[in-house]
Amino acid sequence: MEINNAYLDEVYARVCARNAGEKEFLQAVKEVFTTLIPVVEKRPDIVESGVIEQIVEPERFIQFRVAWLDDNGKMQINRGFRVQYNSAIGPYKGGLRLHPSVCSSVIKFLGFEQIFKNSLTGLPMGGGKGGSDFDPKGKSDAEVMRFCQAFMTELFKYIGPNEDVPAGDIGVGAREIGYLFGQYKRITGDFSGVLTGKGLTYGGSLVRKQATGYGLCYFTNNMLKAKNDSFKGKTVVISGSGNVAIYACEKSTQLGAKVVAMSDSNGYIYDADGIKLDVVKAIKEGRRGRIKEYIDAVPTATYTDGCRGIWNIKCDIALPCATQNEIDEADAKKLIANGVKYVCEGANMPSTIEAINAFLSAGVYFGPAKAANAGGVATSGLEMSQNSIRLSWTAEEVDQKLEGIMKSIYDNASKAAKEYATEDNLVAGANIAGFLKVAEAMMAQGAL
Ligand code: NDP
Ligand code: 2IT
Repeated sequence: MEINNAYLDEVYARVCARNAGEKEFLQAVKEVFTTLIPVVEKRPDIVESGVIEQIVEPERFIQFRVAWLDDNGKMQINRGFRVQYNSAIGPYKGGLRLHPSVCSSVIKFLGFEQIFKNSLTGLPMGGGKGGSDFDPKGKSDAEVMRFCQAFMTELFKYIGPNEDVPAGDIGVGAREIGYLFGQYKRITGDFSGVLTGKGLTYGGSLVRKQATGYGLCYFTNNMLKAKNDSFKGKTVVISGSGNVAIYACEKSTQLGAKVVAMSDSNGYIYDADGIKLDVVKAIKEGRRGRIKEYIDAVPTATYTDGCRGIWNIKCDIALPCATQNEIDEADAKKLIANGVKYVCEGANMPSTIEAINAFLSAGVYFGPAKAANAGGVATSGLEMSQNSIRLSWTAEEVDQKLEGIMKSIYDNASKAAKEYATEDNLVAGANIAGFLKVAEAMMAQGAL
């Protein structure tokens, strides 16, 4: 009995047998199932419909070879993936990740999470995810371009503005989206909103770049307000220094907090005076450098090797914005011992199940990824809307809509938490609110 519910345990056992060894994927399913116990108890129609058995099985899983020529003219082979997980409420939607750790387990966990996240945004988007084990680090622009072209030469067969709309994730930003979009258009002759996160000169949306980090802070702000609290004067630790981390740092600072630490996969920087984000942007967005270069520009800051050490730093608010399982139980206990009050997830599944349980039982107010980082995909949804009506909204319009969406995600997660679990359990609230909408849509469409 892993889930503590006979029906969910039986389904989970089948998922384990069918996806043996896929630990990230099984972790994501287990986390969702654990919170669905009250739903299964209250809604026999959902159990009878078989929706839960269906929702864990992707509608389609595509794997393909990506062969590209490096700068020495040597053939390189990578593996490409796209999971089209669930289309009950809209076309498949979700990012592409380029990182050596990408494998079917990682793609499936991300695609599974995306179903519920996209549902929470209130926009008509199904769940999908993709990527490759290609490592963009140390590659030239030309190599990245040839890889992206080779990747799209296969992927184009499966995507389209009304079918499946990929976007960025780890290792995929505006540069990669540009190369992917160019190749899609070249092959199909179709100029359409088939990807989001596009450059502003060819159909991109203002504020998409900032959206995940800003959205995370808007979500955190709703959590703070619920406790009659605010960002003002708070000490914040943010892991990662990529797209999500940078704009989480920008917005936290604008809202009155002091961000004292950021990291990359090699180590972390600590700046007691508050991170100077222009320095981080110059290193990361400007020259694709390493976070340790920060101390060359800010000698009063320190750099420490090893990224996990960042959780030893005392803070009021922790925003993990790097990658999955970056906070384990021991890290969670360190944060708790140092008095952390709020943990809000910018990355996908950054906390292990044990870490989440430690936060919840210590009374730390915890914002789960599916809800807290949904601002990125929500703004992708807004980019799709703008592409459909062939108009662009101003930054103020997009930002206002984003803030409104993050508030409604918080309200819905918090309402479902109250109704089905305990008031502050946003993990259960987000999973349940996201799940119910998709389940209703599947049942209405004749899912048996
Ligand atoms: P980026 O590629 O821009 O940045 C990733 C950051 O995380 C880098 O600082 C990177 O360090 C660090 N990182 C990546 N992998 C590891 C690892 N295995 N161990 C330690 N550090 C690591 O990606 P994003 O900022 O876009 O994504 C960060 C997280 O946010 C991911 O979990 C992603 O799924 C999630 N997310 C992203 C959204 C988006 O719109 N971009 C939307 C919602 C969620 P290094 O440079 O050393 O690799
Ligand atoms: O994990 C995510 O939600 C993303 N990487 C963004 C997906 C998107 O389609 O914008």
